[in-house]
Amino acid sequence: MTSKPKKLVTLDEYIIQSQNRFPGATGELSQLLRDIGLAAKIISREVNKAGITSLLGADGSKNIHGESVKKLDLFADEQLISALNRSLITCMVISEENDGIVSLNSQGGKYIVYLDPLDGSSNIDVNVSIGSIFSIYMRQTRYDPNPSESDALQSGVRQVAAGYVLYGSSTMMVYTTGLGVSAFTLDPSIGEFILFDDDFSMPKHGTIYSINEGSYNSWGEGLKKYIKYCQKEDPENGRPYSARYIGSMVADIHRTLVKGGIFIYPSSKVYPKGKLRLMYECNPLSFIIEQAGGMATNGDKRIMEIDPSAIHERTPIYIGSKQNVEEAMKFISSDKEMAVEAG
Ligand code: P6P
Repeated sequence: MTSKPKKLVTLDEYIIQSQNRFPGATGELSQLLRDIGLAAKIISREVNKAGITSLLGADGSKNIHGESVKKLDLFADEQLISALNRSLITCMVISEENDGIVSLNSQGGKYIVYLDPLDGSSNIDVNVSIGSIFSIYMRQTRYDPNPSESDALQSGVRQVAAGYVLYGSSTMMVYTTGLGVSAFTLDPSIGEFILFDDDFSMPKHGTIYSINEGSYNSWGEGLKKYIKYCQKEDPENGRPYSARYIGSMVADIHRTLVKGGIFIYPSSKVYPKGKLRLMYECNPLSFIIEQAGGMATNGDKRIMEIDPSAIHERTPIYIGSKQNVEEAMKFISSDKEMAVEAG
């Protein structure tokens, strides 16, 4: 169920219309969202011609997590940070591509922005969809000239806005400011993001489960039982679920938002705390999914209620349609209960 707009509305027009609904609004958050939109258009242009430019392939450097950095990652990081720097309303950026906080020109800026500049970048060379993710907070120490990491360690419920840009068969921008989910598609012929849904709601239940089954042997028993439950043949309805896994979180989450179902990245032997980043992958995508009527948990608590202790911390995540996530939690929690009983 979605609400399709009746006439062509650009991202900039929509942001201004939305701001006008709040007479006290200063326009700064609107400006921040427009900055991200501009950077997204520039990144989209490079992503869509990466195959014929020198931006493909690793540049030899590695990010703080030891992962080889593709040149497009750096390009996306630079574009987003420079766009945010120009409007002097963001005091600092935390990005997957930078070890610590990146202080911007405006130390007094009231916003903090987390970025995954190009999530799924390992898929660049095989032309699979990738995405940029952003998460926006209001800084707590308003007048401290030197914003610090502790200012950025806020739980996801304090996000003032969050969203992603998906560079796929078309480039889409999806964001929320806490009043529903708005979705836009880039029309490259005019260089504008055009509104295509201004109140996106996701299916309450879906028949797609999305997880990297290559890690099956390192899952807990409850998760193994849940995935076997999804794979069970039903004599009347045949196979009730399908498995889909792209390996690019923005693409997997966007499909989940549109078609319903569940995406899971659990803790494992390789990633005891999960692989995905709380602050610039899980929190922003959970904000979107919750605003569309879905649910996101780490297996114990709501993702957005996790109190972060580090800007790059990881978390397990079970996210998607409410009924699918609740169904999975029944298996996970029963496994935990059995583990407790077994002592
Ligand atoms: P795996 C991409 O590298 C990423 O950070 C997410 O976009 C994606 O969901 C996940 O890692 C894929 O990880 O271990 O399944 O390859």
